[in-house]
Amino acid sequence: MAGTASFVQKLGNSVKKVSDSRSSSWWYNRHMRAASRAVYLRIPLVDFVLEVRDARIPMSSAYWQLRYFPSSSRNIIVLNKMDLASHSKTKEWMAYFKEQNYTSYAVNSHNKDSIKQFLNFLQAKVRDLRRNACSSTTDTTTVMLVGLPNVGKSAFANSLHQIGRVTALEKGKLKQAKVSPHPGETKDITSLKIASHPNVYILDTPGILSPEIADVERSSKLALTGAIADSLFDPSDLARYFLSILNLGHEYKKWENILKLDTNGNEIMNDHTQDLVVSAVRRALFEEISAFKGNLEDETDMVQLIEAQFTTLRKVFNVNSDSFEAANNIVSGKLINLYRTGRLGHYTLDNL
Ligand SMILES: Nc1nc2c(ncn2[C@@H]2O[C@H](COP(=O)(O)OP(=O)(O)O)[C@@H](O)[C@H]2O)c(=O)[nH]1
Ligand SMILES: [Mg+2]
Repeated sequence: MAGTASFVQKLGNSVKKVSDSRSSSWWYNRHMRAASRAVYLRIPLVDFVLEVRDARIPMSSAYWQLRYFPSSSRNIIVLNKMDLASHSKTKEWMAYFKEQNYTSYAVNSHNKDSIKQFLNFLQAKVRDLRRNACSSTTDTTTVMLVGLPNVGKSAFANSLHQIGRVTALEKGKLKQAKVSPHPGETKDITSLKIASHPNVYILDTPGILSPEIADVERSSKLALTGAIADSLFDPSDLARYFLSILNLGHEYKKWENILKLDTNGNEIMNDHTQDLVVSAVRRALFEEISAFKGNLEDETDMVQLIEAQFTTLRKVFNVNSDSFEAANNIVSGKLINLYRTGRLGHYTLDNL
């Protein structure tokens, strides 16, 4: 897309450099190779493979190892973090997957009802499988979660375990997959029970990136959504890429109400957010875009707007630092954190 191209290129190139050189032990170390192999070997052995993807990037977050297996009705694409993606685009993606003969299901791992619905859907699949199975020797169904780092596999596994029909004793306090905002936290395969009679176990696995990522656009999207460790690139490159997406999208238009005044000329705080920093950030971004007269399809103009937004955000976040670069990095970290927690709107980065 014009207007974002140079930001995509810059971020994507730094990701690519790390991946190509393999200089980073974070990217693909010995432990990951072993984990990757362990996951790969289990894929044909389990009853269901749930491929967890990030709903914001339904295509870019596809799990590369599955390419080596024929597609099957036992594979289900789970679009997690649906709360962060555009609702209408998630629907379009699901229709697309259906057309391609894939089963997909969108979830929010932090939402109890969403998990309950998914459990019902999965139980029905398990019943079908057992009905059709020639031998009914095993009374245990295994479901394995696979996917890139940070798509929410562990959060999803924990929620299924907590909400699934299992006794209090079985919801053992020690059994909890570790959830973290940083990619690469799950190191081993963990099994959690999610249903009884018949028993269903879910296997949470470490997320592993493909050893090399060639496509810069895909790299940038993975970086922005958090699948690649932030320490591998410049935070302000991430923030500039995000701002270029925000400036070209429609989400910010929903913030117009923040600017409205009541009959006495006072600002009406009616954007339903308790968080004053979030309101202030939305207001600042909205005002900068609205006042901008340039053409956002033009890269030079886009850069100009983004730099103006950085200047305003330094004030909003109250960042004073000796160096301009350090200040921008702090602003970037804060902005990206707001984006990743859904407080700056819903964005689906992959287009059909
Ligand atoms: N907004 C939102 N955040 C989620 C969701 N699922 C997971 N997360 C967050 O995403 C981050 C990564 O989750 P984690 O389960 O550790 O990912 P994993 O590396 O795939 O196991 C954590 O900060 C989670 O709280 C979701 O459905 N919605
Ligand atoms: Mg994990």
